[in-house]
Amino acid sequence: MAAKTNVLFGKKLKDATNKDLYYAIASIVNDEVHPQWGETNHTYEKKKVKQVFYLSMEFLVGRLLENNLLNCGLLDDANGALKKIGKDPEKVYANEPDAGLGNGGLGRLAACFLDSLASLKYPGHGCGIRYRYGLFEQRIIHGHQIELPDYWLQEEYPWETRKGEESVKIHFRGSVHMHRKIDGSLEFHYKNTDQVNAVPYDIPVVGYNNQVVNTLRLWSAESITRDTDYLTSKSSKYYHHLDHKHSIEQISGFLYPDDSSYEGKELRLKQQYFLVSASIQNILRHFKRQIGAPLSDLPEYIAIQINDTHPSLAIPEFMRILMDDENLGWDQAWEITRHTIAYTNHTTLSEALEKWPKTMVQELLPRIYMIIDEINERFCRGLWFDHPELRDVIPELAIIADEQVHMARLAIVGSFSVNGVAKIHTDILKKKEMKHFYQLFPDRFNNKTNGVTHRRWLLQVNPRLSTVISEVIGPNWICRPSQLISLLRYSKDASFLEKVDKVKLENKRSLASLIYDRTGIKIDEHSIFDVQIKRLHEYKRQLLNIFHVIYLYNELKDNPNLDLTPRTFIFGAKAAPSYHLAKEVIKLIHTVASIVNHDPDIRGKLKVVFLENYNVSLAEKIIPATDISEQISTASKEASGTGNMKMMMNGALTVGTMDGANIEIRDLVGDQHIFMFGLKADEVLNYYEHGGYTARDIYNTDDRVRRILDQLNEGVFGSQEIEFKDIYYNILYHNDPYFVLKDFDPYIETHELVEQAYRDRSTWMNMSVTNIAYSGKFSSDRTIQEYASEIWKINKTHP
Ligand code: 26W
Repeated sequence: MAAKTNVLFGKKLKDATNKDLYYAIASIVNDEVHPQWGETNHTYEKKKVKQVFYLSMEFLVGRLLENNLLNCGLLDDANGALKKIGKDPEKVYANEPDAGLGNGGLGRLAACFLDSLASLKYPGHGCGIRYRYGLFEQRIIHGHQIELPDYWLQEEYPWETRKGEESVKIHFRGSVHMHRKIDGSLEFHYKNTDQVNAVPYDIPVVGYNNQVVNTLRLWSAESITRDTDYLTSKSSKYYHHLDHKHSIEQISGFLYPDDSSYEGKELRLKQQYFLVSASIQNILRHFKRQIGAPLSDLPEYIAIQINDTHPSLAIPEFMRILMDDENLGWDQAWEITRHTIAYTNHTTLSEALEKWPKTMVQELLPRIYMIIDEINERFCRGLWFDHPELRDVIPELAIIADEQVHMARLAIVGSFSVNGVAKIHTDILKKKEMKHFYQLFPDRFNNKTNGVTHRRWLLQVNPRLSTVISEVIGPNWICRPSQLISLLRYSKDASFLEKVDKVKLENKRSLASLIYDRTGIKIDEHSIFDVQIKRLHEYKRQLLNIFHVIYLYNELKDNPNLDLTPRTFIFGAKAAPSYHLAKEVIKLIHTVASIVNHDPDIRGKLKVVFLENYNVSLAEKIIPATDISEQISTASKEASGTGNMKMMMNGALTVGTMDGANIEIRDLVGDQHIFMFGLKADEVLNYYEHGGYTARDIYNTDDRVRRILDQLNEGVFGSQEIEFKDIYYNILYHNDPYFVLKDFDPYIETHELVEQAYRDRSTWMNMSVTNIAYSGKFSSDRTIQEYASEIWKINKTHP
């Protein structure tokens, strides 16, 4: 380290700042990782192994230094060395900006998958966009969310390497010209296109303790014209030149912050095509150079997974290159494309389904539109002749319908695999959302229940718990998470439970001090830490949670001597900038917090904390300290959830609805080790279809509910300035679309059971350890093994 600080900064170790030390250690890691990276690539090339490319508009990687140190076996050394010179490792690692290149679940899943691919020695790589601005930074001012740009690349990012020589050209707009060749076949040429340079930046993905280093390739948009080119033209085009350059760089300018609500913005479509075209060109170049087999064999060497429909233009782009550049006929190109691409669906929310205006696709991507049109024609013709039973629903299945291009339909038709991300989610796709497609292509549909990397989300973020676990079952669970099940033998062992309990208390103490530093709020480390951290959305029902808080507050006001176990409600959530109602809920949480936290009648029994700017690094601090994991989506709406898994492996107990992966958690741990409540998915879907629920009936009959709603309408707790009429109207006049009132009573009742259970320490700790023991299934190692053997058909590499 001393040598590094000297070489890098000309400083003696004792003079190095925390930031200097961060760069010095990153450089040491790179010295270790880069040769292994070269070796891994060499092995893949030499053995011509089948590789998978994971195409995603989002990779929510967070920080990498501690993770890379851990995976290459240097973490203990680095921590030891820093402590020896009187430095706090945490403060050193905190100098890295979060790579916030994702919105939430979908983006973080992609990051976990990369870790598992490399750690299991699978040849698999990520392809994404190097956004100059990641997800906005959230500030709260007087309870309102304010968004600030996240310029995360301000200073040198030590993990990336620019690969200028591997750039590719992307074409937008222009016109398509057909030309008939002597043999009668058609040739397509493009004229007057706008050209953009896609430049790859590679980030190493370090496997755990195994010498494997895969690649996350992020594409950056650059102008093709050099800054001197415009000088040769007659008129001075200085401004025009800069303007043009700027608009091109905008393609990789920022990440769209809308999670689960689609907006038909042209720039977003440009981003999608940019990612897809660069990645597919790159993949084909790799195939021709390194594999060199006939193109018809391509599916034996390459699999491409598209993360939701966002990269679904990969299908027509692949067709375009195979036909226009490689001169294959339609049928051959289709055969190859259809057997290479696989599609994962992450949501059934209708507002999140991507549909692009036909004219927008036609103008921006004329050749791609022609190909989509042909795919659609052939598909609809096939339906008409081969499936007369589906003739009536052709408009619901057509890829181009009502002047729009329906991306999910394109993705299903053009791929060999369609998967959902939890059992119930896949069932809903098969039975409802995509039922006609399931009828047409039953073999394409399959489930891959999500997982998270337990190496980051347990081993790295909770070293104290990891040590206690390894003391009793040994360290093999780190590579074989299913072995956590051995903990069941200790789930009634008093001395083990006590150790786990002590770790939780220490983690809660650390979080309490973070909360104090950031908010000035003092919380009781012995209180129940009741946590809901996720994007703010009506379907995730943060509103139900805050209604519980208001209910308890009202109870305590009525009866200050109420025997209540102290609770700390912790929230972290970003709202999409244009999502008005979500922002109102943030404001409500802050309003309730300011009243509850300062009311002497409450005598510290309730505290409400909203931690601003929830991101990966903050999650790493909160999750190990969580007692109660709130997973309370309206049943059928949360495709899977992954925070539920992260908290479970850290010993939190779930309060949840029968939705997403909560169901699979329940199936494993059993009803006695989880708190489930509320409407089931089929009940919710039934209400949507046939009506039969009236929110006002509950308002009229349940005094607790009426009191809360009136408090929102009339100004919370009597104050006229702070009122929440929009929330009030949404519930009573839009009939509570997410069933908050309907699930209110069972939710309150469940929390009463939580409180009773918490008082009985040995029962509680037994429940906690049981959850940790069963969490092995929710490692992304299991998920990736399933993708690898059932979809991608790839093998682990043996060096
Ligand atoms: C086009 C705008 C847009 C952007 C993002 C639409 C939809 C999305 C994603 C579907 C949002 C997302 O992150 N979905 C989540 O994916 C996780 C990983 O599979 C699941 O665990 C969550 O349940 C799901 O909401």
